[in-house]
Amino acid sequence: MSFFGGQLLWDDFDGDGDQDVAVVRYGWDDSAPPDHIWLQQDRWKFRVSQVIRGNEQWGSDAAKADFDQDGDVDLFIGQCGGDNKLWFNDGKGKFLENIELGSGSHAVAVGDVDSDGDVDIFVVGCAPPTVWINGLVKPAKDTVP
Ligand SMILES: [Ca+2]
Ligand SMILES: [Ca+2]
Ligand SMILES: [Ca+2]
Ligand SMILES: [Ca+2]
Repeated sequence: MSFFGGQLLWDDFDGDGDQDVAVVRYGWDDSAPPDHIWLQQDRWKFRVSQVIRGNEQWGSDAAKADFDQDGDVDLFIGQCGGDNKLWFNDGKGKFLENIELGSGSHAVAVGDVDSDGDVDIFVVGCAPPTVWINGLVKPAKDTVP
């Protein structure tokens, strides 16, 4: 197995009050395990919730935030040898939908770069450094109360 590890992220991905973990791996062949989500069942007992399909290799770094501001924790997974993907949580710890945001990353960081209230993404690595400004949610001033 060719598996360097990549990133581990703790959070309550399924919204049941306990901490779960996302495992993003960085490998160079098909024998390495894919990225997946471990959900905590009983105290400190975990089960694999979901293999994150489409992130088959080269997950170099990851970050978590509620990117679409719907109340659950989403995942951004950067891949050195593939497309970076923003995965949306269905609220139960499943990540079935994604959008591609460039490719070729080694490290990712998140924060509100443009100070409009939503979380943006900064990527550096194999490709030129890129800032992805979050346009998924409208600025607060545009929302109807
Ligand atoms: Ca949980
Ligand atoms: Ca969300
Ligand atoms: Ca969601
Ligand atoms: Ca922002």
